Amino acid sequence: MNAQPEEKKKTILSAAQPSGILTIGNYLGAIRNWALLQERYDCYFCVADLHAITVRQVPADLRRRTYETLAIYIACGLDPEKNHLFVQSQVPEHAQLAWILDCYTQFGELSRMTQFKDKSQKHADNINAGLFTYPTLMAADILLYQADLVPVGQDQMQHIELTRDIATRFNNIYGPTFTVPEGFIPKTGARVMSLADPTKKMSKSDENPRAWVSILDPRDVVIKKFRSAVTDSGCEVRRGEDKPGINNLIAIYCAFTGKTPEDAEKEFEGKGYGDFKAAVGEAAADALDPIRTEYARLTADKGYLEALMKQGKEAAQRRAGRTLFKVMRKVGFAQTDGK
Ligand code: AQP
Repeated sequence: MNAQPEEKKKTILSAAQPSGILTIGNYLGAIRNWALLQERYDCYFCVADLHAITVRQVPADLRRRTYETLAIYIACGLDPEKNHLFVQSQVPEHAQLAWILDCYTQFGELSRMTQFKDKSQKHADNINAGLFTYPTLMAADILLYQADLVPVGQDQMQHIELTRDIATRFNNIYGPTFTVPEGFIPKTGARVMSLADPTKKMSKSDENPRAWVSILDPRDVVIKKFRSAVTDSGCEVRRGEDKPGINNLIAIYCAFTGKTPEDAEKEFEGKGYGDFKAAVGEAAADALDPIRTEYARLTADKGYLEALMKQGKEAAQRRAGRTLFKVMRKVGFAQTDGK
């Protein structure tokens, strides 16, 4: 019997910015899913340092966090032999394609992006052009790899929609060039809210350390942060429209334990917020303990991380270079070397 030809794997691209230590929001919304999808897809995961400088960074911190973020990816279960793990700034094709896509993106489209509006409010003294064109760089990240699927948290879905619009527009002008990607958000944990203000998204760059739980927080800190999480008036562990704090904690508890919200409500019937917060803290800490141990092992060997960066950069450039060459030819740039 003839062997069936193996079906070509579809491609995934996703990224996180080294703009702080990654949080349980980044983990539940994105990285945990990357690990679940890695067997079935050809995966490119990058450390988005070009994106990070849209907000002012201390250079030494940014460099250190770039290594940390790569180590966190692996500690969270991304196998460096099965995935292409790389640093965005080491693949210049991202910035090159971003410029071209800037010229195919409308000012009005970028003005509508809610992340731009939020971040311009937060950093009113530094509303730079990079913050404004962040979504076209993100479109370049995705389109360079001809990604079919982009697993992200809820907050990035608007940027994926814009990426789809830009890709479709370009394809309509020049003929098929880019794969039009689909966004993919998880069933639980797609939007983890701040523990200090549950009406706001949890963000790694939040200046209030009680607002987030980082993937690397020690066990006692994780438990303490959940114990001091802001909850709502009342004392029943039950979801409700006017209960953003409890809604958030139930969602986090379910994301870490795999239980349904109904199960969680039943489990804590007759118990108070104190017992529930302790249980959420324990569940999160149990999941994070092995990640932190693996992270410590990985960061002890900087040479290993650098070798991985080099390997990832080469693989990324091979794929990205092909797409960029095609795009440059289509828009009419003179080229002397073939790909
Ligand atoms: N609170 C969240 N809940 C669920 N998913 C989240 N993500 C971020 N925050 C949450 C997802 O994590 C991935 C990486 O995010 P990013 O680093 O590229 O940028 P971000 O979305 O701006 O994340 P932060 O933590 O809020 O960073 P800062 O503070 O620097 O702006 C993305 O898939 C994102 O959806």
